[in-house]
Amino acid sequence: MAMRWSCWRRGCSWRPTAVGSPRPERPGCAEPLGTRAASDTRAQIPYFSLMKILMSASPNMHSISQFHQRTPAMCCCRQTQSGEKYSDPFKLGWRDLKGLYEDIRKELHISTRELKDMSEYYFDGKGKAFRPIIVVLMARACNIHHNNVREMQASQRSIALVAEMIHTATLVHDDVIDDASSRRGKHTVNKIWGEKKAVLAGDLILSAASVALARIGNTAVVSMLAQVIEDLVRGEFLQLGSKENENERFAHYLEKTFKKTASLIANSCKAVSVLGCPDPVVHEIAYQYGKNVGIAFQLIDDVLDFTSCSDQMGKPTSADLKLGIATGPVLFACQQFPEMNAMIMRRFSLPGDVDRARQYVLQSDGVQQTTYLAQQYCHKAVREIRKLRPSTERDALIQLSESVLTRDK
Ligand code: GRG
Repeated sequence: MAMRWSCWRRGCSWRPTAVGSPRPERPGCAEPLGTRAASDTRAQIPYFSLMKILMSASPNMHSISQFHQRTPAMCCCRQTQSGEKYSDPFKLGWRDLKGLYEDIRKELHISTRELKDMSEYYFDGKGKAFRPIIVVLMARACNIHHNNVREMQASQRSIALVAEMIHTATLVHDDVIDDASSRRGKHTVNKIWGEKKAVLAGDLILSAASVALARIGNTAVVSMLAQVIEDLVRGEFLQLGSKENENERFAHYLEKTFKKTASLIANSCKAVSVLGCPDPVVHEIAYQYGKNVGIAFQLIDDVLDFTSCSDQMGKPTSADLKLGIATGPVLFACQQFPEMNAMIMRRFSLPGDVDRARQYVLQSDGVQQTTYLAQQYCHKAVREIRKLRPSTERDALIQLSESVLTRDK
């Protein structure tokens, strides 16, 4: 596990390419991209107006110039403010998560062999356990902030289990919706047992998560996680639609990103803060940290769909394009290559669309700009978590947000 986590720590700090810097050639076009971008200011202006839109979508974001100044400092940071020895967030978090998958399997309580095999299929330790790690680190950071008690409550650990169970249920359902064949380097549940049974297995995991959540006995926490389930469904639903207007398209993309991915992380972080500390200011810090890291996590996921290989990801890449989905790298690339608009609108459905769109993305700044946007969300997350009293766990959360940017799977 620790080995896998360490592969996230690849030094990397993307920035949008400077005006006039050399670029590769456009697909099917002799004119090099650099010529076009340098001579045609229209190729640059949309980026800045786009950033304005993105900033207004996240009103708490600082100005772009501030990020330019702060980026190198944050990404090179290896010192902890708590004064304690540098700690690997995964190792630190995992101390509270020993037996996580055994405990989840106990929550499933299934007597029927086939349903048991299907429901337990992904609780095999092959996922990154990103959500449980964040949750236990946040729980301890809040407890220390509140009364200098490092110990985690049993109810807080239960949130880590519930978060991983909800996440897993969504993976099972998502693979049915996408008709996916592989995940985490193995066949999907739908591929092995068929769609109908896969839907039921996802439902079963979700219901077991709900029972475990109810057992905690805190209605505020129950409604936070219920909101997550609503957001997940609405996020997935948003993904089924597309917007014609470019500005609306970005707002739509960020809303979907929050609902599909960040809401679970934000609300799980908030839930453990509520269980550990009565101060609403701390609850908001926990929520904002989770929300911003969650959005960054999904933005990088969208980048990896273009830059990583299938072996690394354990699932096919360019999957979003094949499903007709335009993510950050495509939307940014479209600023440079407006001819991509038509492809986005027809959801890359004509023969050759997927390959051409992929080429446009790789030869544009789409990947860098999406990564840069993810950096900005991580900066915001770090600013939030720094408001808590210094602790090893708080520093690990800072480290974790940086790892989101450099992960390669
Ligand atoms: C409420 C059960 C339920 C379903 C709601 C299908 C659906 C509707 C929502 C899909 C949400 C979804 C799958 C979002 C993707 C989030 C994401 C980035 C997944 C990958 O997470 P990793 O990289 O995966 O942490 P591992 O394999 O490491 O656990």
